[in-house]
Amino acid sequence: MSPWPHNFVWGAATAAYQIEGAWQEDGRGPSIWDAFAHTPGKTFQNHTGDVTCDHYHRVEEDVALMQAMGLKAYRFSIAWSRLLPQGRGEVNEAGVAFYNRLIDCLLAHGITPWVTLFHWDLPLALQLELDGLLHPGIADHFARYGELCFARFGDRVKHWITLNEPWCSAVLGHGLGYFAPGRVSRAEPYVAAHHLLRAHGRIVDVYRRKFQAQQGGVIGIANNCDWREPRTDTPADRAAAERGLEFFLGWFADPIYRGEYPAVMRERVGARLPEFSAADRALIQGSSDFFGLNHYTTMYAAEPPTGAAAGPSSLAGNGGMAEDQQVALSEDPAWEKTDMGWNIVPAGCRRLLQWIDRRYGHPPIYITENGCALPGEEDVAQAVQDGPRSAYLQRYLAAAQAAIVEDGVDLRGYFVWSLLDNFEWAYGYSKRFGLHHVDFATGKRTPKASARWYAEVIRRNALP
Ligand code: PNW
Repeated sequence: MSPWPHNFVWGAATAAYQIEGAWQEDGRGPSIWDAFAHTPGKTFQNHTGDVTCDHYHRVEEDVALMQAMGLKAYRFSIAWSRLLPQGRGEVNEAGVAFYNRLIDCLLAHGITPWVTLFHWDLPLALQLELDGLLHPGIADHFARYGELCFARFGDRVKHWITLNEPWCSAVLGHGLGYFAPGRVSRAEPYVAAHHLLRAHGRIVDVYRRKFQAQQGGVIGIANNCDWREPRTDTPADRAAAERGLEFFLGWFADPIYRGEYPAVMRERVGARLPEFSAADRALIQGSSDFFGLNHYTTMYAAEPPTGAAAGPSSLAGNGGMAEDQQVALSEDPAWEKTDMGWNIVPAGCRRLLQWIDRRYGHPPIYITENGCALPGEEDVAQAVQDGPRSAYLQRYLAAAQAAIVEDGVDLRGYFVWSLLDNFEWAYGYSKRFGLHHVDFATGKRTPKASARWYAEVIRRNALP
């Protein structure tokens, strides 16, 4: 008998800016990622998402790839500025038509759409006019955009994710400047995060008040978190690891599941950490029907030696603002790494699932992203022999399975990142996560061995 629940959701994920291309077609407005990628020096070799996988013109072909794998669910995001080119105001019906085509095609092939409303591509107009995520009023714009999506697509879409990885928008977009809008600050990440949480609360409120009863869907958020393994078993290192997790995932999940930021953040961030009004708290607390988790890697965490500041050791390892948390991150040299330099530590996935299960009261969890980039995959002949990708997925899924079977975690689904090689943000096309190779000169898709491997997992509802 398969240890996986019979209705386990086997999926794959993408995001609009990373795959659609057609950046100026059919009335699409610009987003902050268009502006950022078009600013020299911001992405690898100034790569942009102007064309990328050209998914906009290849919907039927891409759904056929999903069908060939037997995918149960497909997670994609809507480009806000395709529906509302100015971020607000007039609706671009051609944008609505594009997502209708995609959704109808998925349903015609028995694939359940899981729709992310915001995967980082804020309409540029809202950045220029309001300073984007730094303006308290942004939450209302999110809610109106969300309402438009529910009204137009909610008759067929029953699984909604409000925000993808607000940690990245806050830390990478407003703290370190690696992502759009490229701001560098010690205060702004907390402000951006705060308004994203408020936006999430308002979107969910609109859905629950006006749509959920008659449409019968569910809504949640997808947060990212790496595992923090205590470097040693000392109380100080265990506390440092816990603190690291609270600054990373607790920052976003505590307000939703417990109604407040973690106490350790309140102590250490002080006045830079905004307070929730009673009205905001009421909307945010309890505002998720499921726990979406994007998980890729693990770092050791330790109490830094007295007097020394804990420095971020890598982009991936910097879970929250380093100066505020004072957690020294390190790696085991024996750990294998992906092409992102991210450590392959499947046990960390199981421990993180346990941590979430315990801290947030046994919520239904979906792993909304997990996967790996591998080197040398520009070459299609090498890319199709991606044994290490199947091995990565197999090991992480085995860890997830142990969390279900042995730890009683309520894990209900898993989405591979990603269906296709695509525009990997600041890394441009230099990092490939796809189950399918994409030749970016011609747009040709080629299934990698991992696509067939995953198809077999889905068919048997079991790991090999
Ligand atoms: C996630 N980090 O991004 C995103 O949701 C995807 O769009 C992306 O392609 C995928 O993971 C692979 O990177 C992340 O620095 C980017 O910790 C950076 C980090 C984490 C996730």
